[in-house]
Amino acid sequence: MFGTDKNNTKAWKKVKSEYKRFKKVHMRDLFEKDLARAQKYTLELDDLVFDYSKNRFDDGVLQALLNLAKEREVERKRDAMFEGQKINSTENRAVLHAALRNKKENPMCVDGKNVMGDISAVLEKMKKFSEAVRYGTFKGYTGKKLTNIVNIGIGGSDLGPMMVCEALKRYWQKDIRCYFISNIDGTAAVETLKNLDPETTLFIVASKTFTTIETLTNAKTCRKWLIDALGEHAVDKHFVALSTNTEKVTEFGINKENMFEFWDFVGGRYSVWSAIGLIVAIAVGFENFEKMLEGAYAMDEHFKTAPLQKNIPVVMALLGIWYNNFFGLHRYAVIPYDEYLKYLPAYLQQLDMESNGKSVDKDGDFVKYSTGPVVFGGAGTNVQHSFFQLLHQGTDIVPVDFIVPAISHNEVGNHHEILLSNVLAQGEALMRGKTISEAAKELEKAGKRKEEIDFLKKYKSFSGNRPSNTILLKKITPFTLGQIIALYEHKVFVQGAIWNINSFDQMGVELGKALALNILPEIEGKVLHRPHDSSTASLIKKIKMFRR
Ligand code: G6Q
Repeated sequence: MFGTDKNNTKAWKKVKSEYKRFKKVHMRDLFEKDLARAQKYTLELDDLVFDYSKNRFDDGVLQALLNLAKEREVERKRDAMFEGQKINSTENRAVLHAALRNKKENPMCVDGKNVMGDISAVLEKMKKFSEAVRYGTFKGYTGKKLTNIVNIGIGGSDLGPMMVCEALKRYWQKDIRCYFISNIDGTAAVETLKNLDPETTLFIVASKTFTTIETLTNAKTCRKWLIDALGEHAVDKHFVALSTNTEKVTEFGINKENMFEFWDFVGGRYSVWSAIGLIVAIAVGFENFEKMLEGAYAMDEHFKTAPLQKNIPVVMALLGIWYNNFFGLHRYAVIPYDEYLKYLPAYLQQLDMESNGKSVDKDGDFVKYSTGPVVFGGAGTNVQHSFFQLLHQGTDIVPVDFIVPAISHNEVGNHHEILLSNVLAQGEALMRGKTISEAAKELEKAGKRKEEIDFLKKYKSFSGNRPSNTILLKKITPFTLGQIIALYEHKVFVQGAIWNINSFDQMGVELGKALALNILPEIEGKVLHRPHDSSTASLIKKIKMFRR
């Protein structure tokens, strides 16, 4: 498709030459020369402001990147996704999480069948059930209201609902508490269950395949805990399942009536909009869950219709490509300045790294360029007191996404003003830096002696020119949260399209599932030993010795 070194196309080469032209330019100079830089490089959608001006680019760079997007047919590929084409080529599946937040009157099709009817039916079922739990009309076996809601799932069946529940905690119904059991480590189940009352606990077993060992093992443990307390008949009133696999759900002993369906065209890490969001609907109410869908829909429409240069996910993706493939910065940090968004970095880590951590392209060839970056992060201001040192003065540059609401749900004293000043100051400092002579002047002002100034000035200097995006929201609401999640989904999509990889499979995750099953019988002592490398073999031996 692209020739011998097929990635090294005309548009790619042009970006490379832009890199040579531009790599030494300091953002400080760009801001000084162009007082309208921020206005020029800020995009808005409803109450979401995307300021990308603190990035190392100018119009020439941006144009070259936009041409790259055009050359790689990002728009055609985007339309193919929304049309329900089977763009997940290795699994021969459509990728239609956008249908989950689509307006029901707009058809979206898979294999020629409009899926909107099925989606609306499940949403309706979720609405009825979540309301019944919230109002206490769906009660536990002994007639008590179900107030402890436990989601049992892992990966995409855990991170999304967990992140969203935390993000929208302010919207929780007062008497409802949410819990998440994901890790196979028995500690997760034991530590959660020890504070719960079986009579008031509802378990939601969330598993697309209903074959994931962690989820099924945790679900069995919880089932036993419930049955030990209330008897077998209680299961129907305390267990529901979210899955694509009716057979396995019934085999597990969960009534079909208590199953909320979703479909193969919804990838695990893209499933929070589906039945996987049931715990969210119970906690915050179905109207708020719907508002989150509306926020995502607004971002979908923007992604579908805004011209590339005004398209927030596209611009964000292109800047990511610019750093990853041209500056060689194979990482970025997501720093939400909002306590409620503390799980967002973990969520985005899966979304991005599982989607684009690939090395074979869509034609079946090994890629010769970097694909998905490493994502990490944490909530500001906490992380300012930990890894921000490296962001400011480390030898590796880490592009940052700052996410912050202008209004807090908890406007206590001047906490939020302090938080806002911090996020802005960080972005400014990363961009500007501090020259050695500025550092020296500061030390002089502080009354330091000449020798001290000479010794300290380099340590106190900062190179700056470190890029960041700032996503400013009016407030964290279900709507803006939906927008943010969909924004990152589409950003990841655009990058995958440019790298010509399949962002929608996860063979590495499947590998983990299979490998553990191979070793399990040895640890359990059911099989003596299987061939392994000497390290694995001797670790198995030592484990067995310790556990004897
Ligand atoms: C997500 C991945 C993965 C998946 C989990 C759980 O895109 O496929 O994280 O969500 O492995 O799978 P189940 O939902 O099938 O239990």
